[in-house]
Amino acid sequence: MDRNLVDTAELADRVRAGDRRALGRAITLVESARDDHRRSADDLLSRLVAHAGDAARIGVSGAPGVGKSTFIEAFGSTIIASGERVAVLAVDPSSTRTGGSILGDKTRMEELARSPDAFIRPSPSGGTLGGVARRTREAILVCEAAGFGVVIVETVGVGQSETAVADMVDTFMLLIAPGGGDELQGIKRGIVELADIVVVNKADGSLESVASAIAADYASALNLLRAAAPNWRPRVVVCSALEKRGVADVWETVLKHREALRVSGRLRARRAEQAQGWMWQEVSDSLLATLRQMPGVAGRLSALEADVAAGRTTPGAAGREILDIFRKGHLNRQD
Ligand SMILES: Nc1nc2c(ncn2[C@@H]2O[C@H](COP(=O)(O)OP(=O)(O)O)[C@@H](O)[C@H]2O)c(=O)[nH]1
Ligand SMILES: [Mg+2]
Repeated sequence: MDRNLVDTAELADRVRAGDRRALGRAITLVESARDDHRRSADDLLSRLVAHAGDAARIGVSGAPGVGKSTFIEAFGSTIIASGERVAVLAVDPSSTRTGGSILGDKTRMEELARSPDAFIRPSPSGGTLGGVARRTREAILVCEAAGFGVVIVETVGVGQSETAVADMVDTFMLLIAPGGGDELQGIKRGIVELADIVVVNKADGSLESVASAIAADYASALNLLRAAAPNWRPRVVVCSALEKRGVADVWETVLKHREALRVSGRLRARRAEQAQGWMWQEVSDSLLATLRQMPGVAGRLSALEADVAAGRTTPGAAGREILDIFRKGHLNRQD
């Protein structure tokens, strides 16, 4: 993206026509931190948004090594065989490598990467979770406008990225696998409460019986949780991504989940809540950025943080002082 001026009208047309290079450029644009690119990206998105929203948005989460990439390779191929086009995006705020984390995983997604009906985008490296989440949400819109009927967002099981991804998809899937040492990790960490579908992978060879036992444990744990939607209780599906068995069952379960969401009106409601949440996220992110950039604020903030940590000031009083700084700074600017 070296040109300063992006012809967003032309780029939008080419994205909508399904031009893959244009799609790649459009996503690069929404990922850019440059101010002029940001303006072009906003303009591009405003042209595309009316043509977005039709895809099945699916999140795939799970600890490193459970087989997410192998699963997405098999799952994506199954979806394509059913006649849909699939885009795969990755969220990995911990990734510092240039090109992002799933680039290496492309070797596990060889078949999918070669398919003209698939588009695989590695996660951009660096940035805050908020920034990464916004870029991913916008990349979803771009892929939808380009006509992809399914958008898969892969995230590694680190910290808050799962919550962020659950907040941007219709169906959130948690992958687990036997042999990870701590089989009930997802339950302990509370991610299970976000999951619409739990997939127990690696149900093959000597691991097959262990996988069934884990699936039974999860099924009973999920029964204790409240229903995520009026007519949907999280399901557990067993598969082997490596041997491509059970993967079609996962796709069928996704379709059932979508149907349940649609019938109950939750699909529309979930998306509406997400869109409002993103708006407020934008507001709070940029207010915080503005606050931190105000002259003289940085030093005061770290002093207040230290005071709060040491118990010299209450969090409430320190918070009010920060807001006072913000209000005064804002008034001075308007003078
Ligand atoms: N036995 C078995 N191994 C699998 C399966 N799926 C993935 N693996 C292996 O698990 C390892 C990690 O897989 P990968 O897809 O990179 O996991 P990710 O880190 O979650 O993306 C690789 O060695 C895979 O070959 C499966 O269904 N069965
Ligand atoms: Mg992977």
